[in-house]
Amino acid sequence: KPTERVDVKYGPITPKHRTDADMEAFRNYGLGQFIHWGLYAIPGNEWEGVSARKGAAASEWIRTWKGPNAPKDWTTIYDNLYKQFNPKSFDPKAWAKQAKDMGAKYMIFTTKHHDGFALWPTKYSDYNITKAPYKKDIVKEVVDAYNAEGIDVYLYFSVLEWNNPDYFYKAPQNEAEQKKYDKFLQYTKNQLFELLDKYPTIKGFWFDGTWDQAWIKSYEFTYNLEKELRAKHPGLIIGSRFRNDEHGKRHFDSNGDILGDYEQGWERKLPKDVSWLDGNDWDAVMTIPPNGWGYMKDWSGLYTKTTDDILDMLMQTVSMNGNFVLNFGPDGQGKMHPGEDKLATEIGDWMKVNAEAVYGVRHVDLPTSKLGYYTQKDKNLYLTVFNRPVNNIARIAVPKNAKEVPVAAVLLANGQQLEVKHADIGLDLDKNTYYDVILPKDFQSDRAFVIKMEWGAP
Ligand code: JFZ
Repeated sequence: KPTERVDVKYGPITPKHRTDADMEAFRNYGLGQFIHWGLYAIPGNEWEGVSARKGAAASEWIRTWKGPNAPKDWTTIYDNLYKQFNPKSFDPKAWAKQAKDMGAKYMIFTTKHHDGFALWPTKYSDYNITKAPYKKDIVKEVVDAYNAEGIDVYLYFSVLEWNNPDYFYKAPQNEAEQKKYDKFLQYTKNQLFELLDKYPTIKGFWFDGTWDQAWIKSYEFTYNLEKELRAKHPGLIIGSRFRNDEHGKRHFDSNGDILGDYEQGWERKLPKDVSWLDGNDWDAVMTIPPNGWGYMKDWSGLYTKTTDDILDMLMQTVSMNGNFVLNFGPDGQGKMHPGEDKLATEIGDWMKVNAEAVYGVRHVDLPTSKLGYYTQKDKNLYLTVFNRPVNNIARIAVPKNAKEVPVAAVLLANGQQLEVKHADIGLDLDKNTYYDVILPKDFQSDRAFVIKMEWGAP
C-alpha cells in the first residue's frame, strides 16, 4: 500500500466491506463450482487423438496457442466448430444435482469465453448458440437448473474477443480506431444488460479478459458501466477483475483500495496467510489439471488434483474467509470428465459429514495449527485435521489470558465426545497456553476429519 494517498477519481464504487444480504450470502458460500464450456470442448485439447500441447496447457486457449500439430487453417476450422455444437448428453439438471450433492452453494458459468461464442441467444452478435445445431439457450437452461437446486449463479463474461474486428488490444491510436472501439464498448455494454434482462436471478458477474490496454484506457467508460450495472441490478456482485483506475491500476486502485466487491486474483493459487487479503472478500478458483479450464480428453501424463488436495485447499481457503471454487470442463456432448465425476462424489461424501466446518464460517485468530485449519461459527470452533498426531493428542494453542478456551469437543465423523484437558506446558508460556483434545485410538479415518469444539470460560 502506498503511504501517501493519490488522487483517484475512478476508484471503488462500493465499500470495501459490503454488509447487505447478497454480500453476506457470498461470504457464507464456502464451496462453489466453476464450469468452462464452449467450442473448445469439442477438440478437448487434442488434434485427432494427439495431445495438442503437453504440460500446463489451457485447453480453452487452443484457438490461439495451436501447438505444433495444428492444421494450417486451424483458426478458420475453430471458428466453424459451432456448426458441430450439438451436445446430445447435455443435462443441466444432472449438472445441478451433481453440484448440489458435491456441496456447492454457487456456480460460475462461462456465457462467452475469449473465442467470443455466446452460449445465449444474444441480439448483438450472430456468433451465438442459435446458429449452432443445438439452438437452445444454454445459459437459461443452466441458470434455471441450478436455481431450482437452490444454487446461486454468477456469469463468467470475457470482455476480450479474439475474432471480433472491433476489438482492440492496444489503445486506439486515432479517431477512426477510437470510433471502432467505442462500438465494441457499446456492444459489451449491450450484452451485459441483455444478460441482466434475460437472467434476473443471477447474483453477479465474474469478469475476465480485461487486461488489454484499450480496456484499461477506457476507465471512464468502465467506471460508469459498473455504476449502471449496479443501478439496474441492486445487490449485484462484481469482482476486482472488471476494471482499473485512471492510473491503470487493476484489481486495486492507486491507493491499494479494492475495485469491486471481492478480490478476484486468486486463480490456481492461494494466499499464504490471512494478512495477504487485507480484510477483503475473495474467492479462489481452481482447476483439477494444472491449467486446463476447458475439457481435456486425456488426463494421463498430467498431475490431476486428488480429493485430498481439493479438501485441503478448500479448508485453507475458508479458514481465511474465502470461497473455494472448483472448475469442471464438460466435453463437447455435455458430459463431465469421469475424473470430475469421481471428485464430485468424493467431495460430496466428505461434505455431507463435515459441511458445518465449511459453510458460513470465519477466520479464527489463533496461532496456526500444524494439524490443519481452524474455522469458526458462533460459539463453535472447528479444527479440520489433515495431519493426525501419532500420539493422538490434538494440541490447541490458546493465547495466555484468553477469556474463552476449548471446553468440550466432538468428532463430526461419528458424534463421539472427546476428552479435553488443559496442558500446563511451557513451550511459550509468556504468550500461550495449551488444550489437549484426545483422539480415540480406534477412530479410523482415511481422509481429513473435523474436531468441533465448544468454546467457553476456562
Ligand atoms: C483467464 C482465462 O484466460 C482462462 O482461460 C480461464 O477462463 C481463467 C479462469 O481466466 O485466465 C487467467 C486470468 C488471470 C490470471 C491468470 C489466468 N491472473 O490474473 O493471474
